[in-house]
Amino acid sequence: MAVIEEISEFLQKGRAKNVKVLVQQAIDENYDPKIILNEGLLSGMMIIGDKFKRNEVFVPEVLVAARAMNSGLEILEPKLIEVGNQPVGKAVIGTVKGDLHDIGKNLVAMMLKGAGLEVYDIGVDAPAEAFIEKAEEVGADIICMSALLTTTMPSMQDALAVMREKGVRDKYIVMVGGAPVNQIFSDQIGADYYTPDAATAAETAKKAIILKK
Ligand code: B1M
Repeated sequence: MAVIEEISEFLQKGRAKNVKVLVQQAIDENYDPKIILNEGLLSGMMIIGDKFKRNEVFVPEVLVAARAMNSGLEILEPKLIEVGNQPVGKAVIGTVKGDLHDIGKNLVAMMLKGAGLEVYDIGVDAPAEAFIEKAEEVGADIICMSALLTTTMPSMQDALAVMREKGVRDKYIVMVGGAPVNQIFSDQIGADYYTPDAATAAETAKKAIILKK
């Protein structure tokens, strides 16, 4: 079996150590990092996601698969990011309150780093105040919020409301994303940008910061 298929297979079984070794092997065999990501890691995660939807696997299996995904991403990170010389700006990123999904957020963080941004990751289940406090502390240019659940999308709206209350809304560019989020929702809550994937998020953040400066 080719190494890329093996990555997908072992990820589905939640075998983090094997995934790490295989991702390293694929790198050593000069596979394109995007192929390793999309056809190995993400394809395995999507299969698990579909099985989860059909009740063929349950939360514990999805959780170990997600851990294996994050282990693979750690190994792949230096290959995915090629940081330029000039720092472009500072980004605060997190998954919003009530939401524990972090794979997409981690990918966006990686791509932002790759686009030359200094990234402050406040983790998952992050309340509105945490985004604002970190942004104020580090002098961020952009706040990036991720949500994977329809039930946590309103936390993005809450965060924007708190920013307005504190009078800091216009200090920051606000970008939202995650599988259930779309342009209509982003417009409704008054975010500056919605982006559908990590690569677009990084490209858009970079352009938006340059435009604002
Ligand atoms: Co959850 N889960 N989960 N889960 N989980 C989903 C999201 C779900 C769609 C599964 C399903 O039913 N088909 C469903 C949500 C339904 C809905 O609300 N519409 C769901 C559910 C229901 C739940 C629980 C409620 C299940 C339960 O307990 N009964 C529970 C909620 C826990 C909580 O958060 N409070 C739960 C728990 C979990 C685990 C903990 C087991 C695990 C997460 C582990 C982890 O992240 N460390 C998990 C996982 C792994 C998934 C699936 C299978 C995979 C998500 C993922 O990582 N995808 C997911 C099903 C699926 O998506 N097929 C599912 C890969 C990732 C790269 O994609 O995050 O979309 P994504 O990121 C993309 C883009 O969206 C974008 O860039 C990335 C790619 O380039 N993006 C941004 C993301 N953030 C962005 C921010 C940006 C811009 C772009 O700008 C700021």
